Amino acid sequence: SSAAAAGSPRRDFISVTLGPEEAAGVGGYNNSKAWRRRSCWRKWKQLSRLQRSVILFLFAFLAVCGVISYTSMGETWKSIANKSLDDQRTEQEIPRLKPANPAVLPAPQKADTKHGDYPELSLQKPPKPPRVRRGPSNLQIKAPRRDTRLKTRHDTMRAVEELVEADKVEKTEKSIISWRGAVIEPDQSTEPPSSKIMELEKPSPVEPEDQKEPVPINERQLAVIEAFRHAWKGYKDFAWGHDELKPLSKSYSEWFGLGLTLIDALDTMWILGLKEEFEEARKWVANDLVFDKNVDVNLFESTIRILGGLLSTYHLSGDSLFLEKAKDIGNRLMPAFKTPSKIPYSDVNIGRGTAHPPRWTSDSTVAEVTSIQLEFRELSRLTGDEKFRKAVDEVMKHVHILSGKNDGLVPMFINTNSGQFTHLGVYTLGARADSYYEYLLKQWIQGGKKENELLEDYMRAIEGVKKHLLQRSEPKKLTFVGELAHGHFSAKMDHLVCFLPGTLALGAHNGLAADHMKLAETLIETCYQMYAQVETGLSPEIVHFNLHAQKGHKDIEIKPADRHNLLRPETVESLFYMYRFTGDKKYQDWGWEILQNFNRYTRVPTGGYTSINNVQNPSNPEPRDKMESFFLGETLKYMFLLFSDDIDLINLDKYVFNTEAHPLPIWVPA
Ligand code: DMJ
Repeated sequence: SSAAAAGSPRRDFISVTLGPEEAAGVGGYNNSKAWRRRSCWRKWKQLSRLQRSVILFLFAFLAVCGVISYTSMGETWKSIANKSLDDQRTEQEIPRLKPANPAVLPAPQKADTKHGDYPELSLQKPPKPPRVRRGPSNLQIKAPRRDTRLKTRHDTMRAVEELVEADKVEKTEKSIISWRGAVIEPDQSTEPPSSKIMELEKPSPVEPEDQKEPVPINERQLAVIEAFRHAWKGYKDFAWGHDELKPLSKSYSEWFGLGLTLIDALDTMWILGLKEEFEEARKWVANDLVFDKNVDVNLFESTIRILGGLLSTYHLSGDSLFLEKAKDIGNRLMPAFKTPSKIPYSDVNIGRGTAHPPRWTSDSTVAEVTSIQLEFRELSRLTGDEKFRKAVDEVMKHVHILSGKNDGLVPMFINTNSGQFTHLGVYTLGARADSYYEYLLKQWIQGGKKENELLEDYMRAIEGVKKHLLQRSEPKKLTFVGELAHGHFSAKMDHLVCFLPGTLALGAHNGLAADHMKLAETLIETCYQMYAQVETGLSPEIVHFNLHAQKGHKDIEIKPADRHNLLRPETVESLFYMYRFTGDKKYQDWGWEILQNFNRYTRVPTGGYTSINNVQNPSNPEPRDKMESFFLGETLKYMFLLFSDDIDLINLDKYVFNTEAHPLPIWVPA
């Protein structure tokens, strides 16, 4: 049969021609491939050009539609697949601790920094979800050598990794474990940092070092861990959640009512690898730490201990709980800056949002208003909120141009109304001025060594120290830092001044004058002698040096009012820097002696350590019944780091310690 209508010269119709067999209705059914191909081709040839074009166009159109719908389906499927993977992860309890920030953070940038201006912190893009890591690059989990006998921090890490793996495989609903003890229950899992938090950067440039062999924990470090545990036992048993332990009366004292010792000790526990203790403390922070309290706190003390402690714990653990708490306290401290001069008041009521100077004066202490910058600047970098940084930079700019300095040395007080220094003419590197000098250098390091005014002020001040405050004692000719009062030199030196050798060494390590290192070496010897020349081997709070040789007299004289020891950290802090930068084992040995003497004279058998009233009486050092929070926050931490041979255990090219020994990241690598 034929359905064709032939004859027209214009073939704009469909013509189908059947072969003879079909036409005849014979030959049966032939469906061979060759036949079908031939027949199709014949039919195609019989079509008009227009018909072919229409068909080709249709095919092309269908093909394009097909590709488009395939792609969008792919996306849909991918997201469905990812979602179900995520769901699975949640079920399998993948660690929920947010990743730790990289040790070295991006430098704040400012296109055009005028000389004499502080560069703006360039706040970074809002964050992508952070990469999942368990600790800062230099503190990350590494597999220990199988044959390592000594217990290492990394044993703990590997054990925890294995636990996490097992957890995943078994799909259990157990707690999530991260290295260094952060066991986070599902209901405590931390929120991602606020959308304003900077994007976490590329892996730290030092990541390859993570592959290095782990450094075993040595006997002396174990002794520090033991000391910490003993101190912690006392705090836990008798002062849990309170500010300070009173180890003899088995009670506590309250200063701000904010669990000061616990917060100060958080990052020490992390560094010492005290997992259980850290977990327990974290739970207290999550459930019981409340800043909405009608209480007056000292701006400086709460910044360095609480804000600093929370920020460094956030960096080490990556747990955003600590950042949230840091933001909370940071905001609550801000009313302190509402003064006529913008020089902050000493005290803030963190519940009411009001601030005031001490009752008897409108002055603030110079060290206090100039040693809160590392913490507030870091808080701005993390939150993207510049108000914190602006407030503290304002203070530094103001002090930079203020008259009343003596060759870079500052007086001890500044008025919150006029913004002027008061009580002019007295210069010390001890109480009320000490950390001004420390923070000049450390802010400069934190900001990537770009803020020239800070460096200028620091260098000028050290020249001032050399010119006005250095003397040598008799008979041992120890170089010490005295005080200047209205032109008169006093051979008095606070133990607090012993931060200086460490700071000088840190400056020299960062490229400053080599003679700073020489001075650091002589001063640390003096600070050690402040221990070694005393009957208990522990330094008093203040010493007076003999400037003239007298028969039977040592270099050091101690007045009855000054012979207490508060378990302060400054000498071990400096020993730590000196050992890191020189590798000279004598510094470790000196620190070891000091630890043994703390154990001998300040350890309370039922738990805790105590300040003592008389370092000159080994048979009765007169315990004071108080363990300061900095003993756990600073003294034992610096001891542990001093005894370590692992320079990546808080690498000093990546972290800068605040004045309460809380490490904060340097914004750009050295
Ligand atoms: C700490 O709070 C800090 O180190 C501060 O800078 C000085 N006083 C104590 C420790 O001595």
